[in-house]
Amino acid sequence: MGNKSTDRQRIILHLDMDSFYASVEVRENSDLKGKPVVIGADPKNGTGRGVVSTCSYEARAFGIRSAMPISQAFVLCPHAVFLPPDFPRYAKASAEVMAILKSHEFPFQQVSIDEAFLDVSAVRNYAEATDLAERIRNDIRTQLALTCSIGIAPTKVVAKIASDINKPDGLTVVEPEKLFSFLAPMPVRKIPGVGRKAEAELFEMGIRMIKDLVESDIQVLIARFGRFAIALQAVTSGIDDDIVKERDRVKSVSRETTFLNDTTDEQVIAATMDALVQEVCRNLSDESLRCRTVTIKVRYHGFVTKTKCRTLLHYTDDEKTLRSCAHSLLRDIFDGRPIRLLGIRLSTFEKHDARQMILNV
Ligand code: TTP
Ligand code: MG
Repeated sequence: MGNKSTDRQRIILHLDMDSFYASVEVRENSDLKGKPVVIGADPKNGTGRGVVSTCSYEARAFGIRSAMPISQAFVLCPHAVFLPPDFPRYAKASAEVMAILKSHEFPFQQVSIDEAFLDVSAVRNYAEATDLAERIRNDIRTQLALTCSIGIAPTKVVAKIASDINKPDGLTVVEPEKLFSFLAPMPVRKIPGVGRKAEAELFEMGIRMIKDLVESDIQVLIARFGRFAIALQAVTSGIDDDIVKERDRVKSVSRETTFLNDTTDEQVIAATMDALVQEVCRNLSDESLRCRTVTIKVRYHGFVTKTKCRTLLHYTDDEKTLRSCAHSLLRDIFDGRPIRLLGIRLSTFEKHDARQMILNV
C-alpha cells in the first residue's frame, strides 16, 4: 500500500505566462513598457461595447481585469493604452513558449494558449525540479523576452494553484510535506473549477477556506456537488488520477512511391530514393527532429516486399548521411528483380534544442 501511494506521487510543473497578450504587445513596442496596457474591444471613449481580454499589471493596479466591460476599464483608467487583440501574433508567441517546454522531453500537455503542464517526475527530487523551472524561466526570458509564472507540486491542480499565487514572474514550489499547510488557509475559490456559484454555495455551508472543505462531511458535499465533491476534498491529498496527457508524438516519418512501370533501372531507382530522402528530411526539419533509424522498403514485381533497417551511431537530420545510409540499405536488398514500390521510413527521434526549434516555428 505504502509503495503504491509513493508510486503515484508525481512532480508536476505548471507554467502560465504573465499578462500574456499584453506582454507580447509590450515586447513588440517598447514605448508601452511600464504603461497600463489593455487588450480588448475598442473603448470608444467609454461608449464601447465588448470586454477586456487581458491587461498589463500596471493596468491591474487600476482595478482592470479580464472579462470586464471595456467601458468600465475606460472609466477606471482612461489614459491606458487600449489595443485590439492580434491573435496571429499571440499564437506565434505561444508556439515559441510551448517549443521551449516540449524541448525538455517530459510528458507535456498544453491547456490553453499560455499555459501547460509538464510531468517532471523523472527528475530525482523537488530541488532538481526547481532547477529545471529556473532554466525554463530563464530560456523564456532570454529567448522570448517574456515572463511566466511556474508552480511545482505533486498534482496538476495544486501546481496550477501554485503557479497563480506569486504572479507575475513567480516560482512557487509545494513539496508534498507542505501541501496541507500551503492549501489550508486558501479561499476555496483558488481551486480550479470553483467559480462564483460554487463559491457562494460553499460559503452558505460555512466553507470558506480549503481547510474547511477538507474537514467537512463528504456526504453533505456529494449531496450538493455530486462527483465534483470528491475532487474538491481530494485537493490536499497529493494524489490525483488526472495525469499529464501527452499529445501524440510523431513516431516515424515515411514516404513511398509506386513506379508507373516496374523497373530494374538503377539510375531511376537511385534518383527516386534521393527524392524520397529529400522529402522525409524536410518532414524531420519541420518537426525539429533528428532520427537514428532508417528503414527502407522494396516491393518487387509480384508483391514480394523486403525491408531493411539500420540504426545509426548518432542522431542526425543530415540529408547526405541519411541518403548514403538509404543507398547502402538498398544495395543490400536489391536483387535485380523489377521493383514496383520504393519506400523509406525514419524513426527513433530526438528533439532539437529549443533555440533551433524556435527558428522553425
Ligand atoms: P490568463 O493566463 O488567464 O491571463 P494573462 O496571461 O493575461 O494574465 P496572468 O498573468 O494573470 O496569467 O489568460 C491568457 C490569455 O488569454 C490572456 O492574455 C488573454 C486571453 N484571455 C481572454 O481573451 N479573455 C479572458 O477572459 C481571459 C481570462 C484570458
Ligand atoms: Mg497567463
